[in-house]
Amino acid sequence: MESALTARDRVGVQDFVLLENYNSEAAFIENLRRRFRENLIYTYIGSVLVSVNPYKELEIYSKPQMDRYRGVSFYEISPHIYALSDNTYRAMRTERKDQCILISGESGAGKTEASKKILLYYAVTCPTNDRMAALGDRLLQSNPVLEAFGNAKTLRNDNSSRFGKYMDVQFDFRGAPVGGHILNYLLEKSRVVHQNHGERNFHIFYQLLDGGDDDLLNTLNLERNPQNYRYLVKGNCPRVSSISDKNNWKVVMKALPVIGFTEEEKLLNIIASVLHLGNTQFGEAEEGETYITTEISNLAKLLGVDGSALREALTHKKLTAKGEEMITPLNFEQAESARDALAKTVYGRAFTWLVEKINQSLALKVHSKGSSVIGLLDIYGFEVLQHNSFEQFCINYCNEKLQQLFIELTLRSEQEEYETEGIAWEPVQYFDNKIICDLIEEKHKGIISILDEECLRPGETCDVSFLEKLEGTVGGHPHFVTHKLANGKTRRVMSREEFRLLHYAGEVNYNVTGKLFNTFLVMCQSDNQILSHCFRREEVIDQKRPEMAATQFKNSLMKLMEILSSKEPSYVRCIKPNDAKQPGKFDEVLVRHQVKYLGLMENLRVRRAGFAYRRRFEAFLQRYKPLCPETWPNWHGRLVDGVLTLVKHLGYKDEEYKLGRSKIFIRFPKTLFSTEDALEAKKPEIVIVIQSGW
Ligand code: AOV
Ligand code: MG
Repeated sequence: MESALTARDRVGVQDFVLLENYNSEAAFIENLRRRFRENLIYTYIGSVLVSVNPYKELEIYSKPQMDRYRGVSFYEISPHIYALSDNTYRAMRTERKDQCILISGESGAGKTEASKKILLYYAVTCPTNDRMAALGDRLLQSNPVLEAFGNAKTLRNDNSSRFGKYMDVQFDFRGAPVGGHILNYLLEKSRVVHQNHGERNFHIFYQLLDGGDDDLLNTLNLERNPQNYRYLVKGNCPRVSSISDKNNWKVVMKALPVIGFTEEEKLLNIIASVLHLGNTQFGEAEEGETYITTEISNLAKLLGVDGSALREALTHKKLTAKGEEMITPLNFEQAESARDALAKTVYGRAFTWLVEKINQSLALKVHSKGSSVIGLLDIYGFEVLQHNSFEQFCINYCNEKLQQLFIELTLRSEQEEYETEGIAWEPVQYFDNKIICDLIEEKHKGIISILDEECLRPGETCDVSFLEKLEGTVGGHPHFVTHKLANGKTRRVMSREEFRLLHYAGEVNYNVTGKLFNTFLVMCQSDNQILSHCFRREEVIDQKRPEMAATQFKNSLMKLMEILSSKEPSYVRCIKPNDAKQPGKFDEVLVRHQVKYLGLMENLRVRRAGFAYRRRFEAFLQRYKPLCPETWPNWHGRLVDGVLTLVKHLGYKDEEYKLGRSKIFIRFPKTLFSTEDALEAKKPEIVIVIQSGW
């Protein structure tokens, strides 16, 4: 049998705290690389799970694998997303405390896949509640639907989430899943009308064109070739080799009835109407007025609105001044913007409606006493594009907030653990990204406040004057840069229309040009029930100052942070091994960058600052009791005395360990290594659980 040491050389350590050279970033990355080469994509830092995207299917997600992880302690078998899922579930059950699993990492790192694996684990392994037998199914089936409408092919990820998702799974007192609820965050609506080169619109459009049968396409007046639709050709990438739109269409159509969906036809009308909107063209009359040159009756029919009202709405705007309504024509450019704005709004609201619908289907039907919750957070990862707009700003701000939460909670929980166990501790220095969060969100002087003020000024553009205002307010901030240099000269590499933020994860230039539009009124009259539900008259009549998109987003993030802080968190930190989406390729520079900004080294140092390893008395005793005649086969006294007897017998020196109230803390990894080695050596004599992955 291979000795523990050689195995360790080959596959590294399964918990970074066991790294001899824990201060060395090179050793950290080497450990990741070794494990990655052996298809061991998971490694712990204490209770944090680090996951490296393998970009290939691994045989580690089967039902027998799930069974291996049920009820097993974190460190007894090789690290796995199932171990984390199972531990979270058990913590919820035994401690009766709501839990959440926070999954972070950059675009394409594997967050969404991780969240699906967790959900599948619960759907398969948890007991079922007879009355809610189909809930697991509904939870699982909601995914392909949401992904069809909310995910798209980007340069970084063929199935990139273009919305943030927080999902609560509710369990009854017996631990059966009985309900669910999804909160969605800011869909990247600009994608509906524009895609960068090599990217696509949302999957559903291609699925419909590829998978819908001839009759359906006829009814919707659509042609099969995506190249015929202006909203689908911008990225020049109608097909993606890793995706079968046809099959996915079937999956979505099958999933819709499972999640209680009956409005399929209305939803498809909306999808088709967006494509037709994209093909709506304008001409300019001599007087500068704009008219529609393409057929519009079909579009109006699909949207369920009156054709002439739609025509009017796309070519004119209504202003209310001193109680009087004035209708003024739009010029060509404005009309195009109004059309695109309408397409984005229609799609965005239909998406929100879809989430509501899924929530109705997942809602807790029978109130069950003593229920508890596991929340799963899967958002869009940090991203830097060629052209970064308001949406990237929100995405990266969201990641910034999550990093903050991670910092606060890992530090806090670590500190609390030492406190509750009565053990002294020394804090470790972190880069605290609060300074960047403040720059973005501070009241009255943060970027969002300034953006809000600018958007409220009369006129439709929100651009260069916003930048000037920003310069005036946050110009000197160490994480904010514009083309202006402190000496009054200009920075040549930056244009006058952008500002740069030095995020925790990297630098991003944001472009501030963009127009705000409102083609609202006509949609309130739609007889498509989904649309009339999405566009409510009250919104127009209500004279309240509208909440601006950025503030709305900020507020929804604050609520999210509250929700997460009220729960016991677990973390999955996802790492993307290469930019080519290829299996087996480990790009060290790329990985190092992520290790750095995810704060994994600091995380490890905090974990190691005091004691490298900790284990509950019963788990420690259970595992190592064969090594001491007094504790083998069973110890009958107090647990703490058993542990003490065991470690004395093993020759632990006083400085090597401490006994807390319920756990033993071991200072150096080598102490544990030698104990593990002793156990290994004893293996032929005793039957023990085989430790794999070391
Ligand atoms: P993301 O959620 O982190 O990016 P995904 O979870 O969509 O990234 O992963 C991207 C792709 O990597 C998937 O489509 C799979 O092909 C592959 N992949 C990820 N994890 C695994 C795994 N455990 N096993 C096999 N393949 C995997 V974004 O949503 O873009 O931020 O916004
Ligand atoms: Mg994702």
